Formats: sequence, structure tokens, C-alpha cells
Amino acid sequence: MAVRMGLGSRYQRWVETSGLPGGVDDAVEVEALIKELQADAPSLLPALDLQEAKTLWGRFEEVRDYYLANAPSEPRPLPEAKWSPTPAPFRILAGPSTDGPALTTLVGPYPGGGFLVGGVSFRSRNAPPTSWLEQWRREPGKANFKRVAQQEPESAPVSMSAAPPERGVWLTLIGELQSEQSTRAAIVEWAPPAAPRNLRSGLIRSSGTLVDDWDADGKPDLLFHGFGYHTGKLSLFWGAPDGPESVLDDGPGAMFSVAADLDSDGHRDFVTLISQHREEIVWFRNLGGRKFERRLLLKFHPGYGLSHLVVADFDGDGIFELAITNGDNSDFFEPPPRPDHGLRVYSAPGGWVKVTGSAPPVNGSFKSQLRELYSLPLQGAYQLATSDFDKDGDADIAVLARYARPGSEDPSFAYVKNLGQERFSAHRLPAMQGYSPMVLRAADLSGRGRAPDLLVGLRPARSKSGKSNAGPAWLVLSPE
Ligand SMILES: [Ca+2]
Ligand SMILES: [Ca+2]
Ligand SMILES: [Ca+2]
Ligand SMILES: [Ca+2]
Repeated sequence: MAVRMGLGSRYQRWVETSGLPGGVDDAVEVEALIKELQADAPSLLPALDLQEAKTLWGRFEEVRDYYLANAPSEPRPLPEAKWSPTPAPFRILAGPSTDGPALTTLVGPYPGGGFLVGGVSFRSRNAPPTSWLEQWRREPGKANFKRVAQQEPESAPVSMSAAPPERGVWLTLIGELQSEQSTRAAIVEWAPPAAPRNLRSGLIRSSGTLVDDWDADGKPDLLFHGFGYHTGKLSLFWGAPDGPESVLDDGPGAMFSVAADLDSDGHRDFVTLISQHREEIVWFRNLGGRKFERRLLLKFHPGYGLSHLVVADFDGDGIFELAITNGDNSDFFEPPPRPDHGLRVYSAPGGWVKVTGSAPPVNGSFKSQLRELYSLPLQGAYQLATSDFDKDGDADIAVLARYARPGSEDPSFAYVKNLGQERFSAHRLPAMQGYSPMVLRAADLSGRGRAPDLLVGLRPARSKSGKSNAGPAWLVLSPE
């Protein structure tokens, strides 16, 4: 929590070196931080006063004491999931071992065939990490893979979407791996094997871009997620990567969005997951004319660690449901287990038109009129993908998890099969316990329209001594 609020050691170092209140950027940072504190602890900071900034760090102990005094003495018990005895019906096809620890930040099907993977490599302790981007193909009829193109982008790629025909993909480069205020993120175009071409740079540290046509003019619009740190930006670039910008949100934590016409009014909407300390799911309802109405659908406390989101019609009634994962826990080197981590599916009884959002708090969380259809406790539930994996006509869910409790049977991958009638069964994949997954996307690598494969990007597995090991940077889960 303290780190999310900017009160961790990194913030202390920044205060010590910046000589508060410093320049304009510092004042923006400090104002954002004070607003956060006011929202969370109104009795502590009743009025916004930038002069407070001069003594803010000196008051850290007051802030800490506030939380210690108001926190329960014992953590809530951890709920246990009900797992089916049948393992998840996937087999693991691991990619080749890398020559050093690698963190994969992007996986996804390439429109021209095969799939893309990208991330950073840590070849030695003293050298800066190297960013990499590769195109792979699965050899027909075999379980081996062939790398067909590779590049070293400026920073790690975090999202991809199809560019106009013949132009490959648009990739978003993160800028900096850690959450911070730098503006080194970029959008590039890549048509392998050529070098990526820069389309827009100087962007705030990003968690990716979603492409759709929200003003229905036939030109692609780019929804850019400037995650930032204390401040950030959720922006639309109209018509092209370098098109005019509309800022929809200037807070930090915009992480991921999905596009859908949620209320079936003919205008494409999008639903955005905002993490960092805010932990919101927001529906940006398209009013036409490049105008959006912001409807808060769900809001949680920071312990939830919102991480990913999909929209699908799980019960086949023609109305979308939302499925989300809560599982970010990366504020600590040895993160404590969290009672609220897991997968949750929400429906909108009566349809989305009636959902107005921003309802008062219920049980410590803000809930709108959405109904929780299903939940699965899962430590570190981090990304999910939905598709009809068993080809029985309904959408199922695959989930990866990052924070299995040491020595437990917590899975790092779960398959949630849709049984119909609002029932689901949850299956683990014990063979995945040796891997540390990071990103997940569905992709039909067979190209035969059968059940889709799952592309899984990995992060370095840590040995007991805390050392990071080399190993595969990615794997494919192929349906059995
Ligand atoms: Ca457009
Ligand atoms: Ca709509
Ligand atoms: Ca439905
Ligand atoms: Ca199914």
C-alpha cells in the first residue's frame, strides 16, 4: 500500500534528491500524492496545501501510524478454491531455453502467420537489460518452433494490434520496466523482418494500446494506456498513431482496456481497468461525436491488485459479462498471500443500459449494480483469456497466476470450464508448477480453426537462493 501511494523507499529517495517542492514536475507529483492521501485518509490531510509538501516526508510516521491503528490485528483467512480432480486438458510445448534470465512482456498471434514474443533479457548483473522482439512459427505437424525474425527494440514491447494491411503490427514499447514518470514509451510499426519504425515517441510509461474505430470513420483509433506512477494518462489518438489526442483520464494506473458495444446501441464502447492505488473498472460509454460518458462499474481497495479483464457472453443470453483477475502483488519481494485474489465474473442483470455505476461502498468495496456470477480464489491471478477451448459452444476461461504460496498446491495456470446455467468447473495443470507465467493470450496456431492454443510468456524462475535461472522465455499450451 505505501509503495502504491508513493511512500515507499523509492519515494523517499526522490524526496531526498529533489529538494522539494522543486520544479513544475515535482509540484505535479506532490499534488497528485496529496490528493491520494486525502482520498484515503481525509482526517489526516483535510485541505490541499502544497506547502504540506515541504514537510510531507517528515509526516510519514503519522501516515504509517494511521494505517497501523486502523488495520485489523489479524489478516482475514484465505478462501480456498474448489478444484476439479480432472487436470486442465492442455499439454505444454516449451519454447527453447534462453542463454540468460528473460522476462517476457508480450505474446500474441501475428496477423501474417505465427506469433510474436518480446521482453527483456538480463544477461549479466552489471549490464543493462536488453529488449528483444521475435516472430516464431510452429512447424506444420510438429511440436517444434522456428524463429523467423528478431529485432532489438528500444524498450520492451507490451502490446500489439494489427496495423493496416501490409504494414504488420503496431507495438507499444513500455519505456521503463518499473512504474515511474519517464516519457520514453513509444508506438512503433513492425512488419518483420524489417526493423521497427517509430510512429510516436515521448509517451508516458505505458502498459499498452488498444486499437478500434470509436468514431466510426473507418480509420483506426488508438487508446493509449499511460500507466505512469503518481500521474498518468489514458488517451485516444484519433485516426492514426500520430493523430490528435483526447485525454480521457489524467490519473495513474490505466492498465488495460477491451472494446465492445456493451449496451448494443451501435456505438463501440470500451471498458478500462485502472490499477495502481485506484483499482477501478470503468465503462467509457461512447456517446458519438468523439464524446464518452464515464461510468464507474467496480471499485476495490488496493489489496485486490486488479490485473486483467475480458468481456464475453458466458451464458449466451446476448448480454456481455465481465471477467476480471485480481492478483497484482509486486510491491514486495516476498509478497504476502491476499484473501481477495482471484478470478471474478460479473453480469449486468437487466442489461448494461440500466447500469449507472458509482454505488456506495458495500463490505469495504464499491459495487455497482453488477452481480458476481462466479468467483475462484487464486493467489496472484494475473491474466486471463477467453475462448471456446473445449468447442462445446460456450466461452471458457484460462487464467495464469503469479503468486502460488510456497509449498502449496496453488496452480500457476487454471482452466475454468463453462458448464452452462451459470456454473463453471476449475481445473489445475500440475505440470505448469515449474514455470513462472507472466502474460497470456489465446491464438489459433494450427490455423485449422480448432480449439485455440494459449501463448504464455514467462518470467525467470527463482531458485531457493533467490538467483534467477535461465529457461524458456515462453511456452504454448495446446488443447488435448
Ligand atoms: Ca476512427
Ligand atoms: Ca455502446
Ligand atoms: Ca450473458
Ligand atoms: Ca466451452
